[in-house]
Amino acid sequence: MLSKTVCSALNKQMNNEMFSAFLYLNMSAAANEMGFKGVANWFSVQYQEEMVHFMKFYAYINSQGAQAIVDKMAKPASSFPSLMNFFQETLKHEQFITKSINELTELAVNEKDHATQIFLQWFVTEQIEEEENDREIIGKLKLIGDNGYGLLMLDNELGTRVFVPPPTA
Ligand code: OFO
Repeated sequence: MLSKTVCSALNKQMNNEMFSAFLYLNMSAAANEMGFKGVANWFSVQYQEEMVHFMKFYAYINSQGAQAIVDKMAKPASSFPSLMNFFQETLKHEQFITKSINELTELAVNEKDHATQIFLQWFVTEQIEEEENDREIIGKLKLIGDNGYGLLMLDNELGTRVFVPPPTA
C-alpha cells in the first residue's frame, strides 16, 4: 500500500517520464529535419525507452492498489540550434530526472516504504547509464568540432542504436 505522499510523488515522476518521452520525440523530428538521420534514430530509441519508464511507474502505482493519473504537462522544446545543443539539453534534462528519482527514493526511505525503495532501485541505476551516454556523446562532439566528416561518422554511429525492450516491459 502506498501513502498519499508517496503515491502523489510517484504519479508526478510518471508524468516526468512522459515529458521526457515527448521531449526526445521532438528532438528526433528536429534532427531528422536537419538531415541527421542517425541522431534522429538515437532520439527515437530514447523516446521508446522513456515510454518504458513511464509504463513502469504506471504499472507499479496500479499494482499497489492506487491509481496512476496522467496529467497535463509542460510543452517540450522543439528547436535546437546545434547538435551539441541537443545533447547538452538532454544531459541537463537527465540530471533533473536523476535529482527527482533521488528525492523520490529519499521520500520512500523516510516513509519506510520498502517496496517503493526496491522499485526505484532500477531507476537509480538507469540514471547512471543515461547521464554517461550523454556525456560520452558530448565528449565526441567536442573532439569533432565543425569537422563534417566527423559529424557524419558520429551520425552513422548513432544510427545503429536499437531499442531493446526490457524483459519486464
Ligand atoms: Fe531518461 O530516464 Fe526516464 O526520464
